[in-house]
Amino acid sequence: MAERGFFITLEGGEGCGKTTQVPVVAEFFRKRGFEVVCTREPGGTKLAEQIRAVLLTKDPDEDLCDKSELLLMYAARAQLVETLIKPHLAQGKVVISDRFDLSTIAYQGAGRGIPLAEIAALRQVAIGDFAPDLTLLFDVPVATGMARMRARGHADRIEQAGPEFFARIYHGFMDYAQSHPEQVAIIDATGDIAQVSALVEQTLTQRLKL
Ligand code: Z5A
Repeated sequence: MAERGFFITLEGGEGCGKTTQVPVVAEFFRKRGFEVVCTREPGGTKLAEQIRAVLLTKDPDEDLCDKSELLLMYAARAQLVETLIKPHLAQGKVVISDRFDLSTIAYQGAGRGIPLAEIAALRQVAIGDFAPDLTLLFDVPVATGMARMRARGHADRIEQAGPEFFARIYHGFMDYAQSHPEQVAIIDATGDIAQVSALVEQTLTQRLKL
């Protein structure tokens, strides 16, 4: 077993299909003999899931302000990293997370307009230099993703924002990916589910040399 396992994150805008591909990533590693733990953000532990409920449920009486949203994302992330991700990695397991820190850069940074330097300062407090070994960024045009989410039928508090918000998020993801090509692999997620799965397996094989 490896001394430290791999930490893999899946990222992208609304309806990009990343959650659908989590089992494909898990199976890739299991076939190669790894134990796999799947989690998600915000959430993934009992307490972090409670924070998720505050973040994603719209309160009819009180809006969650942008700074509170950001702080709660990092509270949930600190809890997840310390109590779940790091201990499993230390046992040589692979941890796969449906969203992680790149979502904060895209949603709270590009989307809400919070300066990236402020986000970086909070990240340092919450998780220090801890980062994924590889991030798969699922790339679909905003309109395609939103049509998939409409077809699915329900929207949480953050998903209720308008198309300009999601356009800013899209550019936030892509700008980061283009400036961090070693960390982030962009997956063309416009094909059908089987086509995207094939690209996921191809990318993992090329990037991780397993
Ligand atoms: N958020 C944030 O603001 N800041 C942060 O730091 C973090 C998160 C970590 C979490 O919501 C929200 O928190 C999210 C970002 C914010 N909100 N927004 N808006 P979530 O966890 O409930 O949901 P999500 O991550 O946004 O999306 P999801 O529901 O998991 O969807 P997805 O991963 O993008 O896609 P999917 O579930 O795999 O697929 C969506 C639909 O499309 C579904 O019906 C599929 O069957 C279909 N699908 C999937 N792939 C395909 C292909 N290839 N073709 C056609 N149809 C497909």
